[in-house]
Amino acid sequence: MDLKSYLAEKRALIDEALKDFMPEPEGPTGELISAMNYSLFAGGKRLRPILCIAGAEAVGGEEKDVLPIACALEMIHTYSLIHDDLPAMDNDDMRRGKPTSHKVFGEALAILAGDGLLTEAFNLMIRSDLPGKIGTVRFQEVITLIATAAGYRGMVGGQAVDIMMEGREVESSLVDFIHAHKTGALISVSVSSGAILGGGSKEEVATIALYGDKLGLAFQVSDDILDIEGDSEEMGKRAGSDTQKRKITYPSVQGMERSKKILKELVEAAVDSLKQFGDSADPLRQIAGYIIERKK
Ligand code: GRG
Repeated sequence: MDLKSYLAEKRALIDEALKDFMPEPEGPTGELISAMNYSLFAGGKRLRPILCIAGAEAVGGEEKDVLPIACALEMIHTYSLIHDDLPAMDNDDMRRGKPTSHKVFGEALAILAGDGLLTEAFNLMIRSDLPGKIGTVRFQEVITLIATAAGYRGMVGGQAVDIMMEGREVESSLVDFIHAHKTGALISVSVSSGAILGGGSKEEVATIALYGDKLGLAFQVSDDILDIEGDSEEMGKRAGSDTQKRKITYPSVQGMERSKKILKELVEAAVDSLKQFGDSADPLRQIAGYIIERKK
């Protein structure tokens, strides 16, 4: 399979579905909806929804089985980026190649756009026809996993520790904690929820969750490396901001050379965990490889 066309095809599908799910900016909340749509359609890679689809396909499912969940994951991710860019957090001016939400809409509306996307993501999942298709037990399992990964036990918790630890000396185990929670949790649940929705057995889902954990951590390590070696224009956001804010990153704790070695090992371990799967898991294998090469 050709990864580039796979990613382009899935990305177009997700963009289309997101457009159908999102309301038009009209009525008294028109400006808020515009702010939600501005960030959602600012040109993200759609990695999390693509992983959700690829997770389903690995176990024999299809993209139509997961589309509402895949789109909800992108909405949760976009909310986290809007809030992460706020002056109270990372205070960034550029995201996805465009001025950040608070730069365009003001701080209050940016906060509310994030809130709106997060809550609408759950609305979208609950409103879907998935309970009827996969049964309420599996459906509840997926919603619980996503809420856990997005909330204080996952992404929000990792972000809190990340912010509290800025500029401090930390053990390398705490770097793993921050990365696995702040970034890894949502990436991991994207792929494992896809496997559950695609009808995977308990064993298959557990294997895919293991892949997701390795990949999620690898993604953040690669992000740390890109912050130093990447090109701002290509990434659509300012490079060097981690160093400037004295963030806890892999290169700052492990050094650049070792961080690259760890990234390679994590990606190899992710691919290795998929041994029981045949060709159906090729997209997952190739996406893991892409994490090493990505430039944005
Ligand atoms: C504010 C609750 C809350 C959480 C924020 C995800 C996150 C936690 C912060 C983002 C900080 C950051 C840039 C982390 C690096 C990893 C990451 C999530 C990068 C952005 O994801 P991509 O590369 O972005 O998938 P696109 O724009 O392609 O969707």
